[in-house]
Order: sequence, then structure tokens, then C-alpha cells
Amino acid sequence: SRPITIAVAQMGPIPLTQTRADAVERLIGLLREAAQQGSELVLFPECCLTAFFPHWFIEDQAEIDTFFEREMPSPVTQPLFDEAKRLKIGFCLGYAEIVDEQGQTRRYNSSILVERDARIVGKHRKIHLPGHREHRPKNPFQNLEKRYFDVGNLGFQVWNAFGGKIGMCICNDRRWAETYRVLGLQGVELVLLGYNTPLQIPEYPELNPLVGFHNQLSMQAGAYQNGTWVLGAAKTGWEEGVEQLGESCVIAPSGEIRAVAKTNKDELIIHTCDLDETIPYKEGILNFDINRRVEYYQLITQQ
Ligand code: CDT
Repeated sequence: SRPITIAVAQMGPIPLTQTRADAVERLIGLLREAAQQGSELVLFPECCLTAFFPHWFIEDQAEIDTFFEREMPSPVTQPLFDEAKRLKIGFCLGYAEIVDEQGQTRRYNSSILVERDARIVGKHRKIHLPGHREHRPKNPFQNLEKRYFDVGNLGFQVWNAFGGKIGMCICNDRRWAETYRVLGLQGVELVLLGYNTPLQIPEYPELNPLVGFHNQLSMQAGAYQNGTWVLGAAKTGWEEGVEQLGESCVIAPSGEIRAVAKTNKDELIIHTCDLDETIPYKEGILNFDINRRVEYYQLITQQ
């Protein structure tokens, strides 16, 4: 067996008044508790250093940019890396990233995988950006990821880390079968993801009662169909007038939910995931090498 003990660190809201340093303090508190309970790796939510700003229309680009990180680690996030190194615990952290690429400013919704020696070993930039580009003043809140972020340009990668094959995706990426399949084709054994999911869908309120169901359905299907663990960490509760889903969870390669958060606050779910539980699926019923029929899948990669 190849057990790895992981803490899914669900977070309650981050108010706009909370500073980066306060948010980092909170992350360090969760990290310490996770380490005390024997975890080797902590999964934090999407964009977990600030409030989830795509929920508001902000005209001033300089103000939007205050939600982004220009370096990682930075002086304000370094204490998290230092404490993780001291505790010999790894983490996966979601944050908004601003970079200069060939003279162009780019903004990504990113996550990093950090090993137990505080080395950044992997980075994902969210590919499936939800929502809309234009201001929708009639809606109770916005979903402006298509306006504020560029589509990620790192693909879906898998890293050898923590004794296994680890992949990442972010929030809306989890709703797409292709996300898990591209990771699955690289042998992924553990998918780490964070989310900010409003409990209301302004355009289609009839779907509101299904928000929790669709969250679990996407992750359970992705896990089973690719024989991988999938772990999801929510930022939940009422954040500046927007209520977000909790139900952070641990899903086994069978597709079963093994653990789920009970609150809509900061909460740790500690679970030991045996990466060898992937074997019956990867070698048996789903064995990609002998069962996939790629000659019938061309439509998937056509526009
Ligand atoms: N952050 C993020 O990607 N949120 C989206 C909202 C979509 S509403 C159906 C999500 O997929 O949860």
C-alpha cells in the first residue's frame, strides 16, 4: 500500500477587510493543526489569499490588480513556506497570479504544489474560466472570471511528488470530463482542486437546488472514470454578500465519497488516501491501453 495522509483545508469567507497577512496567518493555523494530526499534505481552496473578487465589477484595473500576487513566495506569503518547511508538510495553494510574459501582462487563476521541503514542484493555471466578460448589473453578484483572467497556458500536468502522481485543476475545471481524462492519461493518482462556488446561479435559478449535487457528481465521475483520488477544498459561507458551497470532500478511485466537511467555516478533513486503491481501476476495468477506442474520439478535439 502507498498511504498518504492529506488534510483538506476548507475555509470560511475572507472578508475584503482581511489583509493578505491575516489570510496567511489563517493558512498557517490550518497547516499547524493538519501537521499535528499527522498530515503530509494540505489542500487549500482556490484564490485563498483574498475575497473572491470576480464576484464584483471593478472598473479600475489597478484596483483589480491588488488581488493578484506578483511573486510566490513573496514577503507576505514566505511565512507559510517557512512554517511548512519547519513542519515538513507540503501544500497546494490557490491564488491569483499576475506575470509579465514576453512584454505582455497576463493574469491567471493559479495553484501551486509545494513539496515538504517548501520547493514549488508544480503549477496549474485554470483553463475553464466560468462566467462572463461583461458587467451584468441586474445580477445580485457577478462571475467575471472571463474578464479578469487569461485562460491558463500550462495544460493539465501530472507531477511525481509525495510518492505518487499528482495533478491539479481549479474549480470550474472540475466540471469537464476532459480535465480528468487528460490527467488520467498521464496516470494521475490524486487530483487536488479548490473551489469558490456560489449557491445561486443568477441566470438559471432553477439549478440552485442542484449546486451541491453537481459538485459531487463531477468529482465522483472524474474519479471513477480515471481511477484516481479527487480531493476538493471549498471557500465557503457568506463572503461579502455571496453565499458559497462548502462540502469539501475526499473521493476515492471507486467514486465513493469517503469524507465530507460538516460546516461552512474553516475546517480540516484529515484522510489517509492509499494510492494503490487506484490499481483495480487502472489495471482492470478501465485499463486505457487495451480498452480506449481513440479512432472514435476525434470530435473531442475539434472546434
Ligand atoms: N470559481 C469558479 O470556477 N466557480 C464556478 C461557478 C460556476 S456556476 C455554475 C464553479 O464552477 O463552481
